[in-house]
Amino acid sequence: MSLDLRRIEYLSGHPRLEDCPPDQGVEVAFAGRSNVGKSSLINALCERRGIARTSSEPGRTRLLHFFRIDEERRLVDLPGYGFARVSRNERAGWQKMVEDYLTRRQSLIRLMLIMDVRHPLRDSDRLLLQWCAAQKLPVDLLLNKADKFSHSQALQTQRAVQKECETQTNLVSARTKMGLEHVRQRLCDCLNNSNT
Ligand SMILES: Nc1nc2c(ncn2[C@@H]2O[C@H](COP(=O)(O)OP(=O)(O)O)[C@@H](O)[C@H]2O)c(=O)[nH]1
Ligand SMILES: [Mg+2]
Repeated sequence: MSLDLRRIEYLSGHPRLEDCPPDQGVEVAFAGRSNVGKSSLINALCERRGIARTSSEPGRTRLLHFFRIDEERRLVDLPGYGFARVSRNERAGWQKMVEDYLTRRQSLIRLMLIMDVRHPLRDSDRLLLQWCAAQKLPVDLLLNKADKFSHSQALQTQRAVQKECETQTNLVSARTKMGLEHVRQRLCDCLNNSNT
């Protein structure tokens, strides 16, 4: 079945795993530090400006946001991590929500870990990669804001990250749309080939 991302609809946002939409079908989640462009990428991939809220103010997205592609398929925009000015309580709350989601959500089949190409593999990214490895959850790495680098600088970073993590790593730009067709194809492949 083909996957038309342009038909995506916003479903709902939730502070706790318990309140999320039924854990049926399949979903791919977008994770990463605040401000790396998770929401911008979802908008650009789906060619739906503003379906995922974007903000230049770090840390504004504090909910698990669900987007419905069709009856059986969803995308999820996870709350960003690594924002500097939050209290310890807030950080613990974030950690519990994301950890619950990553460890208990049956329909989660792949994580797209978004990083800023200028600052890849920060401690929080490495922690998330470790969680995913422990859960045997497949991950794609997306180095966003590739427009901020020269082509050769971007390629060099991609190769270094891919080599270190031994994980599929792609350069993308929500701004220039670079690399998005490839990511659409990846999403299509994994959302279609899951055995549901
Ligand atoms: N130059 C550039 N800026 C981007 C790109 N993607 C997102 N941004 C900007 O980065 C900021 C954070 O984006 P947002 O999608 O809200 O990040 P999120 O916190 O990860 O969801 C916004 O000001 C975006 O316009 C990109 O590919 N290139
Ligand atoms: Mg966001």
